[in-house]
Amino acid sequence: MDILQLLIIGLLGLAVIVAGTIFLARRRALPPATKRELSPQPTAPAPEAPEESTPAEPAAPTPTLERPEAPTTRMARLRRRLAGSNNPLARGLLSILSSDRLDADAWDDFEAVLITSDLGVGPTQELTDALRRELAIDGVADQASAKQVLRSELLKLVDPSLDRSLSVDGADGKPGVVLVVGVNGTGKTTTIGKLARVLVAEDKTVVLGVADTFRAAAADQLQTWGDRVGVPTVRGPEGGDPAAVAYQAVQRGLDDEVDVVVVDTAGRPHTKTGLMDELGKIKRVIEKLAPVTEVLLLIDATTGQNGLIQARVFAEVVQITGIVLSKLDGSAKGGIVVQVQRELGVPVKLIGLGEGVDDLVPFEAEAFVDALLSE
Ligand SMILES: Nc1nc2c(ncn2[C@@H]2O[C@H](COP(=O)(O)OP(=O)(O)O)[C@@H](O)[C@H]2O)c(=O)[nH]1
Ligand SMILES: [Mg+2]
Repeated sequence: MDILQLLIIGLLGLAVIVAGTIFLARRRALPPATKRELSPQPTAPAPEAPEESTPAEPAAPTPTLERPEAPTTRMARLRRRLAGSNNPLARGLLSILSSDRLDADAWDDFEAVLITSDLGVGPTQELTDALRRELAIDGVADQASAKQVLRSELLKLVDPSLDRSLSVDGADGKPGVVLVVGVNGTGKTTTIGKLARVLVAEDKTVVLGVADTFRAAAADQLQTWGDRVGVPTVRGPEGGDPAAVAYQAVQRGLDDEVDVVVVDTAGRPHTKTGLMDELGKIKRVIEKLAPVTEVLLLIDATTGQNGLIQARVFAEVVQITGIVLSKLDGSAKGGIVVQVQRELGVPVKLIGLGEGVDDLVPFEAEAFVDALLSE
């Protein structure tokens, strides 16, 4: 074999690699949620793109305004996702109703379930004490009334009296500003995307800002969400100053006279001082233009106690006004709702129930408890 032959074989190999790379890159360039978006919604069909858009066209050039599904559909889903058969916390709660003898062992098992669901030691004790007191009177002979007792004791813990509305209204002709913070991977960008849809559906005008300048992919991810509902995304150069982008986003909101500006931040695990500097600066800089009306902290429900530790750190750095608990779908840790509210003194305002576009639900104490107790 001479050098020429080797060279030809080498070139052929190179050509195959290049072609493969191009093929993969093109596949990746497809919008990630296309499949989900095209799947029909069972009860609340969203207005879709007109028929003439050919299916062969992978990316629609103009964004179609999408509408999120009806709240009733969401509540049905909440029940489905949290109900007994799908959720260990719910199963544990219901188990106390179905045990025929409430002896010390049954109560111990019950407590153990509550603690592993991250309800926290204090609330677990309170709930168990209250139930033992109340159920001792009637016993569990009447399951329906025992369930009523459980429901009302759970409700007390979750606290229906808290104001869980989002402060998205600005004053003096300025937009409301929502700052979204939390550790990386908790679901900030996804939540902002879902929230933008909800706001648009409420006929609000929105600007998104990417103060997560660490990776270009972060900006692309948010922009994809924004594009789908016709919302502009303000982004800066990769590695640029996050506070500068936040400022520009709010400036754009003021210029365009929009209702709400939502600012995404980076949550990379850094030192507390680093975090404090960055988030503090973002907030200060924004407030040169308009007050921040809502600071939402993302907590990933599946991380349990870790999530709580993170929450404490963030709460020391910025004043949190609301909690978003993501990934409650399939998490056994629903009890964290109670614990995090107590620790931070801040209500859970939204919950994430999946990766779908409409899987963000306003948190309502009654609906949550009922979902947990549904079979
Ligand atoms: N199952 C589930 N996944 C979620 C939920 N919210 C976000 N995710 C996923 O969590 C991952 C990280 O989300 P991302 O928004 O990028 O987090 P960020 O780093 O905080 O911006 C993504 O794969 C999301 O699809 C949720 O409520 N349920
Ligand atoms: Mg992100």
